[in-house]
Amino acid sequence: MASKRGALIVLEGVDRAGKTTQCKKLVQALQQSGRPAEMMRFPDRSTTIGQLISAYLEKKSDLEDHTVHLLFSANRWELVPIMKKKLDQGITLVVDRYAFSGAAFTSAKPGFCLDWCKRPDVGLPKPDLVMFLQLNPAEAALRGQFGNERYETSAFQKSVQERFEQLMKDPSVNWKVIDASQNVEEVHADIRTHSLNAINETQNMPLGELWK
Ligand code: Z5A
Repeated sequence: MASKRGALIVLEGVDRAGKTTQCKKLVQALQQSGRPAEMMRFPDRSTTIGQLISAYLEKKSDLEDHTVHLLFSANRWELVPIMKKKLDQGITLVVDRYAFSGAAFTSAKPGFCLDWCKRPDVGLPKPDLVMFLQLNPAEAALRGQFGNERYETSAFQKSVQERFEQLMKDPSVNWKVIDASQNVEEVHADIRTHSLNAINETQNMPLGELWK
């Protein structure tokens, strides 16, 4: 019998929902229970493409909106060979933002439709589980002010939230909504339960292709 593959688990959510905190905790919990797991994040600012994106987000450079959208997607595609290799080796990948952020953020800009925004990411490795950390703006505000990066304004984040809600209507993706207003341990418990289920359910199934 072929060896079991790792699961591809994605955390999405609005600004300050706790994605990074929870990705780290999940990887630690999986590793402590003897399950190989690693964290990834998008954008991955360490690559040449990622550095272009990082300068754009930090407002050190300007890029045309279609161009930066395609760079975000290229940043995912360039890591697909590594992702597939790790999943084949039985390593579960816990990913902080993925193609859903790509589609939600660009389609929140004037003149972009969700369908166009999804296209460049069609065929990416399909997550076995996508958890959306739900947090309303008032609760997010209690966690501190917006940072200084591009997109960190309340009006834009509201549009992004609406686009995520549209994306979550797609039944071809295994979405779970997590109440991110709970304390860190309660959120982690929910995320761990969904993740263990996904790992067990998908370990003998082939990896899917996103939005295909
Ligand atoms: N973007 C895009 O346009 N296109 C794409 O394709 C992709 C991304 C992939 C990348 O930002 C930006 O790029 C992002 C989307 C866009 N723009 N925005 N906005 P990033 O990934 O570098 O950073 P971020 O995702 O925006 O980080 P974040 O949203 O600010 O944070 P978070 O990861 O969700 O939360 P956190 O860092 O874990 O926690 C935030 C604070 O809350 C921190 O002080 C924690 O201690 C606290 N926290 C966390 N959990 C709790 C609970 N449960 N209770 C109380 N306090 C908590």
